[in-house]
Amino acid sequence: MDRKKFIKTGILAVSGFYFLNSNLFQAMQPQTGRKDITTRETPIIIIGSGYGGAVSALRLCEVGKKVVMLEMGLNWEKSGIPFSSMLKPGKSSAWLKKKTIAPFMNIFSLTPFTGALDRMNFEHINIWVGRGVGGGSLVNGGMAVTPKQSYFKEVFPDLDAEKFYTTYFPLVHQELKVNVIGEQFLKECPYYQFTRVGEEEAHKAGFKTIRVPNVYDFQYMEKEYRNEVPRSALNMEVIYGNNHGKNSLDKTYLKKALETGNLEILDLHRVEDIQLNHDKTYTLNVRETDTSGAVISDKVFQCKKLILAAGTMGTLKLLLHSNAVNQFPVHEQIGKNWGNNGNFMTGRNWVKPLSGGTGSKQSTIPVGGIDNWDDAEHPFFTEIAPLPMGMDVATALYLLINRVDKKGEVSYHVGTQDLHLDWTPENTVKMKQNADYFVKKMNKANGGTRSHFLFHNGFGADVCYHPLGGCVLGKATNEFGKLRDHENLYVLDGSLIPGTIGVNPFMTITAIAEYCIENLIRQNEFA
Ligand code: FAE
Repeated sequence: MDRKKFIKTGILAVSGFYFLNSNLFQAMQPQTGRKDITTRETPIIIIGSGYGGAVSALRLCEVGKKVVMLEMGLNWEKSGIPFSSMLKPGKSSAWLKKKTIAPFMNIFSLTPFTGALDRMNFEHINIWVGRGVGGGSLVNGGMAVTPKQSYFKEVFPDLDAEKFYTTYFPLVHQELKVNVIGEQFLKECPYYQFTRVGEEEAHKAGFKTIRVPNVYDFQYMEKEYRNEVPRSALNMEVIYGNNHGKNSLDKTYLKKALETGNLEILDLHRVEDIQLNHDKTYTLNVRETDTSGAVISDKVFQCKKLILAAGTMGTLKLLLHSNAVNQFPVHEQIGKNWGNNGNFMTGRNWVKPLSGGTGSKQSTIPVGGIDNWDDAEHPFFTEIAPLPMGMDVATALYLLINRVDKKGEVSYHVGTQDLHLDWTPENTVKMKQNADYFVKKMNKANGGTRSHFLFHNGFGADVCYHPLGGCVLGKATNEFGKLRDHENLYVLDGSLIPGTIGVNPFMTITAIAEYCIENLIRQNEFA
């Protein structure tokens, strides 16, 4: 059996979906230059397997819909390839790069591989994203923070906040398996010295601290500590993926969706561009690659209903690129109201150097935060972040989350055929003032200096883990994520949130996705 036939028969057998010969649709497709184009027709396609994609998949599959999910990254679980630790970067450390791409200390060479962490570089900001089945949940710190209700109301004045706090947030709390570290363990575990020191210093400086919930299973962590199970958080695993302990989406929403038998996930399938057809269906040009990034085949997918859940930057790229190459209709709100969620990295040196510093052993999972949100002059939230280096560097690391008073805008640059981000140091002026205020106040009360060697003289305005917005709910879409100017296209990911939510965003992305898909299904959008 030749390869093409094999794929056709295999997929037909597995899912019962159609896999059609290219002739039928070829006339409608742009030519990619490769000959072996096959076309497949399927009712519902979801692009991307992060939070928005996983929620949509589960809820559609539960009501009996057949769903195909296209994910450009690798299915790590299926591949059996372990994630790399931060001390020994390897296959999962970077998306097709020759060097590591962590926020600092990129001294490690790599053989290009479709890794789990990617970084997009813009002039004034670098944006990190997750790649693979599970999207950002594979590489993130698992911090599961529900925003303050007052700020949620301010960001989403048209949503029923009451319903979110009584229904959707509790629902995602349960689905994502959010839990909280035991206080006794936190008090005694040497791997959390950085948190204990961070909280003690914050209190001394007059700041309020909060306990931060996480999707990492803390009972597992306690067993790790007792050496009863393989170590992950206590073995420097996080931004290149966790081999154990973390309830990433492949272990929660996606697992449940697959159990319905209605979901098919195609990994290493990157959607290049989308076309709107005369009958209001969509044609997707898709490239299948191997783990070195080499093209295996070009494919064409046809669908009636399309859900874009490629993450803020992925979704914006698909919409704007498709507009440039296929005259794909995009509403004038697309690209507007983009923000970095106020992300601003900073750090302090000489933190308790004579009494063990921040600890030579550090868990990779943050559990502490400083809540200064209600300060009218310097409103921010900051996570007390780990800096696991395998030795005590007496350094405290913080990821501040600020308000985003001045939003950015994403557009398409025809020359580079890539996104252009209108975002300059002006957008982060207030964030820098807050970081400066915070570090000075901490140093005054506790000693220490700003971390002049980290970032740019201690200020990381260009570090962004939380790109949000550009396809804002109720502006670029209707109130449930259906894109304006389209009848069969929905956006369900971080791009729905207008650039800021005041805390780490995945709880909100998941809750908004739950709300949207519930209502879209109720309105018979996928009938
Ligand atoms: P996302 O999870 O990014 O998923 C999008 C998926 O679409 C990815 O798997 C892409 O590979 C895929 N994709 C993109 N383009 C295409 C294409 N053309 N064709 C096929 N597939 C495509 O989207 N948030 C928190 O709340 N707590 C944390 O502790 C936290 N820590 C973080 C740490 C790091 C290092 C990073 C990078 C992020 C962190 N975040 C954290 C942010 C969080 O992971 C992020 O907001 C969500 O993952 C975004 O969810 P989406 O559903 O928007």
